[in-house]
This record gives sequence, C-alpha cells and structure tokens, in this order.
Amino acid sequence: MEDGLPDRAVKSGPATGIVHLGLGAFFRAFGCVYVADAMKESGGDWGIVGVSLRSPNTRDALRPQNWTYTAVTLAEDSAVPRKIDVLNDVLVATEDPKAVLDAMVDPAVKIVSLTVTEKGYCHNPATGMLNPDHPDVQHDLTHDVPVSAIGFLMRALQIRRAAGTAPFTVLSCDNLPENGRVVRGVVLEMARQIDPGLADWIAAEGRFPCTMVDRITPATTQDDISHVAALTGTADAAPVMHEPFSQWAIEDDFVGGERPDFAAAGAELLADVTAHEHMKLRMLNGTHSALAYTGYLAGYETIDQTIADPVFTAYARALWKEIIPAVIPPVGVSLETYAGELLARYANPAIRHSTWQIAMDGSQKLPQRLLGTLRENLADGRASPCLCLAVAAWMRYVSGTDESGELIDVRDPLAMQLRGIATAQKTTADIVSAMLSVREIFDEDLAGKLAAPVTQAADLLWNQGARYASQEVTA
Ligand code: CS2
Repeated sequence: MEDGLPDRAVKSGPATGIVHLGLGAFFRAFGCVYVADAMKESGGDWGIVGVSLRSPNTRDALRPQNWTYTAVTLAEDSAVPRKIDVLNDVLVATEDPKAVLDAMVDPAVKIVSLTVTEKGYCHNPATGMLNPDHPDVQHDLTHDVPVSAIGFLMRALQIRRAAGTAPFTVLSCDNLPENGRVVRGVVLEMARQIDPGLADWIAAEGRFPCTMVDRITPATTQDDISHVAALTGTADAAPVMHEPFSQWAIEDDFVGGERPDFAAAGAELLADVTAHEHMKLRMLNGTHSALAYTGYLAGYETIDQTIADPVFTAYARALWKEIIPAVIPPVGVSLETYAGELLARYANPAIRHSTWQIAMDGSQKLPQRLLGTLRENLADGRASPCLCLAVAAWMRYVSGTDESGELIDVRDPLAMQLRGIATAQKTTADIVSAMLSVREIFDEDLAGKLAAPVTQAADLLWNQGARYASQEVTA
C-alpha cells in the first residue's frame, strides 16, 4: 500500500464469527458493544468482519487504527469514552464484492447481521414483499456477484449449500416490524427465482430471528472527532457518539443455537419480540419522525432543540396519547412510563440528533412508524389529528421547500417522484390526494380514509406553519 499500511491488518484475539453488512455508526455503537460485552463475560470467537456496502470512508478511517475505535456515552453532564475492539476487518462491497462473499461463506462465520436501513431490503414498504422491479434485485438475479445486501445473503447461502456448509443465522438489526420475517421473505423470494431447491433449503435450515434494537446514535460529526480527541488525548478518525440508553430484544432462534452470550451483555432473549418491536417502532420511531418533519419545518436543527420548545413537548405528549391505544405492551411494561422515558431521552442536550437525518427516507419509514397506528385508530374510530399532522408534515417536507422558501435537501429513494407530485399540483388538497396515491406507501383503503383528515392538517400546516399547526392539533 502507498501509505505503508498492510492491506489487511492481522489481529490477535477472537477469530471472526460474525459478518456485519452495513457498518454504520449505529451498529458500531450498539451491536459491536454488545458483542464486546458478551465476549468479555463468556468468551467465544465472535470477532466481526464489517462490510460497508458503498462508501470506503469507514474502512479508510478505521484501518490505520487497526479497526478499533472509541464509543462515547453522552449524558447531559458527562461523556464517557470506551475503546471497542471487536472488528477484525472492514470490507467495501463496491470495491471487492468477492471478498465479501468469501467472508460470508467461511464455515467459522455463524451469523450475518445487518443494518442496511429500510431501503436496503429492496422490498415494497407497504406490503413487505420483494420489489421485483428494483434495479439491484434485477442485477442480483442475473449476476453471480451481487450488489444488494439481500443478493449477498442469497448468493452466500447458495455457495454454503453447494459446499455442504450449514447456513448462517441472518440477524436483522433494522427498524422494521418483524425484521427477521421481512428479510427471510425477500431472501426466499430471490432464491426461489434462481433455484427452488435453494429456497427450500434456506426455508428449512436457515434462521432469521426478529430483533428490536434501540439506541439513539446520531451520525458522527467533525466536532465529535475533535471532542473525542480532547476527551481521550488520542486521535480517532471514526468515533461513535451515543446515548446511555440501550435495549436489544432478540428472538432466540439461531442455527445450531450458536450465538454470543447476548444475555450476559444485557440483551433480552425471547421467544417472540413482536410486542417490543411494535412498541418501539410506533412510540419511539413514530414520534421521532413526527418531530423531525414538524421540527425541521419550524426551523429546528435537532430533536433536543425541538423538544425544548414547549409547543413540541406538548405535541409529543399528544402523539403518545394517540399511539398508546394502538400498542399492546410487552409483559410488565407501562407504556406511559415508556413515553416519559422517551421524552427524557429526546431532551438529552448532549445528543445532537439532526431532524434532517431522521427525516431521511420517509417513504420507507412511514408505513411502520405512523401508518400502522393510523390504520388501527381509524378502524377503531379514534381520531388522530396529531398523527395526521405528522403525515402532512412529511408531505410538506418532501415537496422540497421549507417555510421560508429555501430548498430542502430531501434524501429519499422516491424524492424525485414526490417532488414532482408537489410541483405539479395547485392546491393543498390536490397535493395530499396525489401523495396518497403513491401505492408504495399508502394502500388504497388507507388513502381513502386519510384524505379528509390529512387535508385538514395540511391546510393548517401550509397556511399557518408547523409550529402553529402543532399547537392547534394538540389543543
Ligand atoms: C431514527 C432512528 O434516524 C431515525 O430514523 O428514528 O435511527 C432512532 O434514533 C433509533 O431507532 C433509536 O433506536
């Protein structure tokens, strides 16, 4: 290498047992920490090979550090750094996809975990099924070396089967309801199109436990890097900053029962995590998205700034009042207490979680965060003005200009289409109706029922602004 560093740093310590697809800040602040704690308590060869599906940045930053980095727990009045040393290597799929497959087919690898975000599942968010028109899906069905995470899973399982190696457990750590079943469904659908025998083998031998993951981890900024250098006295090009809270509920269903001792690290291993997933997605991620769109439009950069405005504290509380009747709590959990804890977590001023970051990919997030709750409330005759305002605020946001007419940098797989819809329509009612016709997000029945209340919220929002509208729906 030109910089004198070896291509692959060779590490002593635990051998690799996990390949992780989508090595972003969240997994490094969450999954890697649990695996480090599990090995500290109970040992095992659970070193991790991380895979960046696109950008080389994380690999480039971590390689000179021999794959170690600092995770900082940020509370209002403290910042506690910790060195994390569980990564054995980081691969970049776009540069060397064969190396990624080689890592995944190693018989010593028992788990392939994923944080590839909602859009990484190549599915239709409204139905949860594989999107056969997705360009990456079409590519991966016709090429042996894949580009999508789902394609990598399918091809690696195909190679393992041919070699007589047991499948790995696929451990989804994304914010999708029944994430394990979603990933199982899309992998099986893709496999069936290549080789029905492969699909049958994966269905019989493979395991895809569902998980609920929770730790607020904003993207690392240049300020964070300087902060960590001052805190530890050592330069770290890729630290991760996270809140003190952490919760991981995992369905205990692994191939051959092989997994790190997650329980020793504080995770909950359960027979069924559906209740945890629904609670977290609807109560945390649902209000996060609602506050991100309304807060951004009201001119706030971060969630803690948004929630420091009493109008938005009241709006958040009112949202939880609408959401709680549509959530069945996990055994022993009080949803009111949970909501109170969420409010305190959002208010943590040390966590600078940008509204823009959370607003990203709304088309992929809305169904599980807001629309499921709305569907149930509508079916049970419960009015949901605050949730309808959140949907209207998303529409306003993706229309591409903010309340002072400034352009918004909307990041969403459907960004162009949504923007086109907004610019082609004249009235707010027309915009709402055209947005509700996007079938990847809203099914026909729900769209029909949302038309009137969302138009009402949208009128208020477009005419009076997000802050005023949030106050009105709360009153
Ligand atoms: C957030 C989540 O970015 C987002 O959409 O809502 O990343 C959230 O911070 C985590 O799910 C918290 O566990």
